[in-house]
Amino acid sequence: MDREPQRNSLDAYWMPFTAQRQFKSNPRLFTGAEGIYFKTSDGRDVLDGVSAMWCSNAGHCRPRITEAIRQQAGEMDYSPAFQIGHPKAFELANRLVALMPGGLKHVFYTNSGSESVETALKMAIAYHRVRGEGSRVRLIGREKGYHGVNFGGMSVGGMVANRKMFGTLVAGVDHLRHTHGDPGNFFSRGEPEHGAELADDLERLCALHDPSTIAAVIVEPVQGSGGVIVPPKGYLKRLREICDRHGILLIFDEVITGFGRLGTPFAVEYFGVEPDLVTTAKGITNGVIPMGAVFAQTKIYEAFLQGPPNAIEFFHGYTYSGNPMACAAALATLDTYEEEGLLTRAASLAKYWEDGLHSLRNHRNVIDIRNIGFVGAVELATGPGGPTQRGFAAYLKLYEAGLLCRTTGDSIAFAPPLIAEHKHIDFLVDTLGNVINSID
Ligand code: PXG
Repeated sequence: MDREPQRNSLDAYWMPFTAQRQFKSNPRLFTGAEGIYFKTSDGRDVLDGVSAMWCSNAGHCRPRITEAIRQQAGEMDYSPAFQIGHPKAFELANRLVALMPGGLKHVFYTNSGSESVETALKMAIAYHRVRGEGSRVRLIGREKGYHGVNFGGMSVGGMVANRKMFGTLVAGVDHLRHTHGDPGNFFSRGEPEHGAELADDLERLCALHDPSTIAAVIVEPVQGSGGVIVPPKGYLKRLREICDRHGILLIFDEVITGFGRLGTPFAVEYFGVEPDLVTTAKGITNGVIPMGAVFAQTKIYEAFLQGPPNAIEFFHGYTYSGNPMACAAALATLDTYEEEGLLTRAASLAKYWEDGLHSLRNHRNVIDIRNIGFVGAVELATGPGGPTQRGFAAYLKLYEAGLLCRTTGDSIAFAPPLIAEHKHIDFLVDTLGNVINSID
């Protein structure tokens, strides 16, 4: 069989969540990264305003992490995940649960946020079943939520574009209303005042479906991909209370909020609300090696430990669950976070960050600014070209101006590495302000 001669083409790579034709006609390539900057293929520095994809919390190419991976690759590259362990997987689990308050004292390893979500949803349904409540099979998500792209996460997720192409999705899913858009909350600093009662939407779904059919509710404590939607004061507590009243498990998806984004190791601590399961990924390895973890309450873990001791209790897991390279990267990441105080550093940056972002309030087309911890978004009015056009124009102009952001719709989101200093925030705010004012 003849093979085509190799061409230096961009076509073979079908890129995720990317406009192939637009991108390939004018590609943007990163070829290096260090600290808080990327290097582009044409030799420019781009300040990483969003921790790459909300994951490089300690910045890039951190020596401890690089070295740990190098060493692990030479010592034991891979070992089986089922029925055999290796010491670092246990060590890491202990380190992780020590960071999590309350009774979330067990972790199950995955390779991504999407897999963490699937794992947590399966745990929730199976948990009820092993306790003799097998009728609890429904899953409740929230509008504008993002829980990854696999079938369970897509189904409980609430982003239309991510759902509409993919058939009927998982059956038995319903959604709470989102908390975005109350004009009384525009330009809130931190948690908005209005909307705790939106949690009562869960009562409506309980009345509709009967609580005895509902397994779990999953929410992001702060909606990230949806455009940094901060929960109204008291909302999450109220959700917890309603779940408790009806025997429904509460899952926090902390794929973005985990590992220091809000100034506490996890949002669980920030909001003082303890869920039954917590999904994580991204910052667990500083984004360097794919990994995720689901934290489970002891009551959930122990509920599975029934039947003969030689029987597998939870028929679930991945070839790469807890793989040694990821564990080595995660341990070195936690060392870096701890040595540099990064899991709480956002708390000391939060006020400066908030003041900087809100200084853009009177810029062109700005209709809302939202922030909490070291994450925030500036929302622009939808332009004449329709939704997303103005947002994406800002993305491209910011990139040219040396600043990486993420856009959802017409919201421009930021979550810089937790090592950022005031001068980086100043650059971000100045550059953003200039770009916003330059867009029609
Ligand atoms: N849950 C949440 C809350 C997430 O933010 C996932 C699950 C899925 O994780 P994986 O590792 O499977 O991608 C995410 C991912 C963006 C953006 O800029 C956000 C994510 C991923 C890529 C881009 O909005 N979040």
